Amino acid sequence: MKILTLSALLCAMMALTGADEDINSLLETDYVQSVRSCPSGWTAFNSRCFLYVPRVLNWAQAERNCQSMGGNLASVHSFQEYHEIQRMIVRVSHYSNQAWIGGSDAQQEGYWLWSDGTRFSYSHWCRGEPNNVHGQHCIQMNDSDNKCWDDFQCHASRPSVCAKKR
Ligand SMILES: [Ca+2]
Repeated sequence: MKILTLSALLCAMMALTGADEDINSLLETDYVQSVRSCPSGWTAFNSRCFLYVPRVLNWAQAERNCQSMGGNLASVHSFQEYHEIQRMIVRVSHYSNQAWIGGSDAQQEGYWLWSDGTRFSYSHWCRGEPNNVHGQHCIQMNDSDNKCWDDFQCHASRPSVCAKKR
């Protein structure tokens, strides 16, 4: 009786182990898919998800808002990336709005840093910018007719663009 019970138990364990492997591979697939897709409302581009936040905030509030969703204000690393962000704003707001992105030289004038810690290598400054008029330390995109970058007063209220890794 004991042997029967033991073998039945072993069979059950083996069956369970097999089932676990199936479940694990299913879970892994779901996990990989969830890593690769973006949350609802976010736009996927390259390895990141982007979100346009129409509510106007100052730069620090906008950065904190992005952090509350697991991201930062968007860093921009190529013209293609900048163009994708611009297209997203037009798609969502039907207008090419000025908006905060994550660049700032508030720590030291002229030392531009991205709030997500990535290297500041690409830029799309408007002609004559950054000009630091009366102390401008935060980057607004889509400025002027050329839809380029301007350093602006960080306390100004603007929509913003968040980004986070997929
Ligand atoms: Ca400026």
